[in-house]
Amino acid sequence: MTYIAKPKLLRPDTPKNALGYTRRDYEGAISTLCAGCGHDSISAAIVQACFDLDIEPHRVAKLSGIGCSSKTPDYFLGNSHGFNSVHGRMPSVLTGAALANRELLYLGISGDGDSASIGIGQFAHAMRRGVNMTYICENNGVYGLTKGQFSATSDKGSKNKRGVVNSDSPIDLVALALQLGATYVGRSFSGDKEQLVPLIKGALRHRGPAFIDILSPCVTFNNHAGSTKSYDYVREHNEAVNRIEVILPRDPIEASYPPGSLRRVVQHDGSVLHLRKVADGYDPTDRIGAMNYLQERHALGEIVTGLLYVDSSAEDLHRHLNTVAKPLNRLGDAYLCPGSKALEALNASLR
Ligand SMILES: Cc1ncc(C[n+]2csc(CCOP(=O)(O)OP(=O)(O)O)c2C)c(N)n1
Ligand code: SF4
Ligand SMILES: [Mg+2]
Repeated sequence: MTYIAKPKLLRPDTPKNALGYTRRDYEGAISTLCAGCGHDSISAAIVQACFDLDIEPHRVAKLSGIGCSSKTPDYFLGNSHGFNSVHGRMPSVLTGAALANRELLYLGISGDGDSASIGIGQFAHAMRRGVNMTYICENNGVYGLTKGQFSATSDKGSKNKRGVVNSDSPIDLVALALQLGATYVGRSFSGDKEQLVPLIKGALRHRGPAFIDILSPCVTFNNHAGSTKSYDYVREHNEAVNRIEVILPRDPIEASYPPGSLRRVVQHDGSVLHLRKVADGYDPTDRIGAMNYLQERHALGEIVTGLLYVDSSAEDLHRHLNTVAKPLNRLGDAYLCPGSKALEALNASLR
């Protein structure tokens, strides 16, 4: 993989966050993706979200599978922990890392091929187990890295670049995530930074499995007429149910809204999600309602975006398994190896 360092020179008036970091401190190497690839806009949104939230880069672990999308962690958070795993295996590697050290923020980056084809079993189990993570699928409807084959999220009837029609039904990862127990579920578009950045911020502050499906056009293999994942198609069919704003406990509340147009959801860490309603009657705390709404709108050809579901009282895998609070590498020999007497007692209890 090409690795080109970015210039370090900055203007003296470059904005800094509360930690004194500039956006450059959250960036990575210069991208080697095709110019105009949606994935690069998602990297920029992640940089912005981490900068805005004053996240210490060394507290983030970014993990990915294989694909153009899975290459992107090289292009952001260059000062964070990173692991580029095997195709479709990011969720299990992330689960292991998260169990070993709960003090880091886990960011899983995947593609529609990586998550909905080879990795669908891993995706399903990470969601249902409640792994505390932000899982992003950069969804372009093709295997970009291997030259544009249809992926499992390609819509039935959509055409590839050569005009071949896809005859298979699509997998909707958002519908699956809702069914399997994800507790923060959103969908967005790489070309809508205003919607995407706060959606990622809300996910990073969420406890439990947060999943965001991001339509991210592949300009080289899937941006033509007949594709349902092109820039034009997504712009024309994008129907947002709400607009989200993340208010941190330290932030002053400045905006005022007409009664009934705003919904406040308080997350476990005190951050508040302000959801401005766009679709009438949409309730982001009603999981079954969200599932039905998505199906109905998909049948009408709409791409529903926004924060689709949130359960702010969710628990995560650590709570379910009652794990120790300390990272395993800080536990020490005496804790990890309590001696032969303890082992004998354990064996006896199992006989
Ligand atoms: C086990 C294994 N099978 C197949 C491949 C070939 N392969 C590499 S990337 C990829 C698909 C990537 O598609 P996606 O996850 O949608 O990422 P994109 O490139 O579209 O961002 C495939 C099939 C591989 N690397 N490893
Ligand atoms: S092939 Fe497609 S997905 Fe891969 S970098 Fe190019 S535009 Fe992006
Ligand atoms: Mg893809």
